[in-house]
Amino acid sequence: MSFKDLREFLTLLEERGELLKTKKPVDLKFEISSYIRKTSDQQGPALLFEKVNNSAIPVLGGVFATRERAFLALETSPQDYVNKFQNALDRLLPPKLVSSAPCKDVVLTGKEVDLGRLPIPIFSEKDPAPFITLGLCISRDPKSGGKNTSIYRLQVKGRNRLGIMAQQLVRQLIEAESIGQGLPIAIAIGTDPVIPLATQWMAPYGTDELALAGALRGEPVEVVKAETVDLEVPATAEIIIEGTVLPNVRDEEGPFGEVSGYYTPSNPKPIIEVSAITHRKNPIYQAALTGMPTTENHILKQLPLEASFYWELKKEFPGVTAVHFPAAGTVGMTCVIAMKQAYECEARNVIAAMIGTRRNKITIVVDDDVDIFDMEKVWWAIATRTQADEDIIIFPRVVATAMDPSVRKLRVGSSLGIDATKPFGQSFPEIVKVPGADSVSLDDLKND
Ligand SMILES: Cc1cc2nc3c(=O)[nH]c(=O)nc-3n(C[C@H](O)[C@H](O)[C@H](O)COP(=O)(O)O)c2cc1C
Ligand SMILES: [Mn+2]
Repeated sequence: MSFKDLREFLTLLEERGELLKTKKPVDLKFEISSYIRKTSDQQGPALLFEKVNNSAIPVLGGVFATRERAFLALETSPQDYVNKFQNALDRLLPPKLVSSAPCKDVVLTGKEVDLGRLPIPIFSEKDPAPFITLGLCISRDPKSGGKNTSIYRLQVKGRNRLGIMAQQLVRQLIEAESIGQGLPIAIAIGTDPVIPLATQWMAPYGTDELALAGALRGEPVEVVKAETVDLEVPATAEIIIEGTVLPNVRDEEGPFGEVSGYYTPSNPKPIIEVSAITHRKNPIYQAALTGMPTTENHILKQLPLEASFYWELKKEFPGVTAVHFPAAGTVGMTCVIAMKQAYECEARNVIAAMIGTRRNKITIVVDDDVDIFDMEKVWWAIATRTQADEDIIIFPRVVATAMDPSVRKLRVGSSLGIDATKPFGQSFPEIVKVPGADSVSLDDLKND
């Protein structure tokens, strides 16, 4: 059964002890982000700050700070999430239009529009302003009509102005600018938790991520017409911001503490002029921390990316059994792959395929007996199954991810492959095992 809205998901988290509600007054500047940082580092609960200084609206953070909560959101398990994504892709479910919606309980337009009413935190030391970090940005290609929904950070630049740092949306904006127009945009904050996860799919340009969300939920996402732009927005979202990305306007955005764990410098980016804010009665503002791994930014990216690469690799290399983008690799700079090689050197072909994708910098391939979600075990495999002279591949001068601060020349880097599989077809020492260790629990020893 799918979650109707964020609130239903919070109820589940609370029942499971995965939500900490607090009445301690907190500041928007650094204090909320400090606590999200803490719970992220401790794999702690999601946090609902009910009393935020200078705001009537509570702030939620850290919802996706653990993989377990992302699995709960997707109603899936570590064993099944890759299948869940693949099945959903096979039967995309477009959103369903409804005529009235809770996200319209309160409608603010014109002079009433003021981003200062929303409790938008300042996260990291060098961030110059508050940033909306979990805003689902909905827009449409002005020529093809193809829709896009994605998470792009938004820097508050005034009562009704936001800077935006965006990928596919910028392609749409360039299309709009070519016909002398701006790009209408709607930003949904605080939705059913499947939607933010669906936006992280590496969807081809023109794919509607809300249709993937529908398929993942097993029920279409209900949408309602926005007030001031010709777009449809998730009906049960807590808050909607509507506006237009202005044509041919760019203004400094950033610096910002990024998913790489470093600040990215400021540079000119598009600007949104906000035309309406609508929200539910007693809305909840949802924030997400980005920065040094692990944060919810990493977790949100991780599951869809792992599922995408799993199925891509599987087409060519059926022996692949698991794919992991560890948070320590910023989710996009290190990929660990488990496989059963069918041929000698096949792991090297997998490394070559990964170098070809531009989405990754370091590829580690291990045998299928290694738990790749435990980096201790991955390091053990590298230590005991790799010889540097034969098993390391360095591929010079390829496109680097934009987030890599170690490149000597912007966007040009090198790629590293580590083949940590056992020598193919040869005998290798047996792994030490303690019979029964997998089936006992320390609880068995408690005397009561
Ligand atoms: C919390 C969070 C914040 C993100 N912020 C940005 C951002 O500011 N700019 C950006 O281009 N991508 C950002 N991303 C990554 C994109 O949402 C992601 O790559 C998405 O799949 C891109 O969708 P698109 O291909 O439709 O542009 C963020 C992801 C998360 C989870
Ligand atoms: Mn997209």
